[in-house]
Amino acid sequence: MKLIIAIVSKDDSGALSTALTKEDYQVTRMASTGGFLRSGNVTLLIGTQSDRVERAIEIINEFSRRRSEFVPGTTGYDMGRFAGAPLEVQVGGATIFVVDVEQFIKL
Ligand code: 2BA
Repeated sequence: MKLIIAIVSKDDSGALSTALTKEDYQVTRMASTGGFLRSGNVTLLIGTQSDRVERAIEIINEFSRRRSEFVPGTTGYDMGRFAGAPLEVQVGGATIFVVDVEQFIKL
């Protein structure tokens, strides 16, 4: 048995959990915070049989692929902020650890 630990963006985590659950993976979602950006992300714990790890990673990739999005830019101004040119930002992506499970116990 393996434990997949996947750190994903908060925005992707809902659809990703739903997709994993639909394919009969058991998932625990934990709110987490990246040490560098100090912004919220979500850590998923997925315990599964070794032969199902590859499919889980495919689903994670499908729902949290790193991609570019445009967000409205802002321009500073003494009295407030104006909408500026849209900014391209990178969103999504996943950091995945797959570890061996020595024991799996449910009481
Ligand atoms: P990523 O490398 O895609 O990492 C996204 C989040 O995944 C990280 O959030 C952290 O929560 C987790 N993570 C990544 N690698 C990990 C590891 N080896 N062990 C445990 N958790 C891990 P943040 O720490 O907030 O980092 C956000 C993004 O900032 C990173 O994206 C990376 O592009 C950049 N970054 C992180 N540390 C950096 C550093 N020391 N110098 C420059 N850029 C850094």
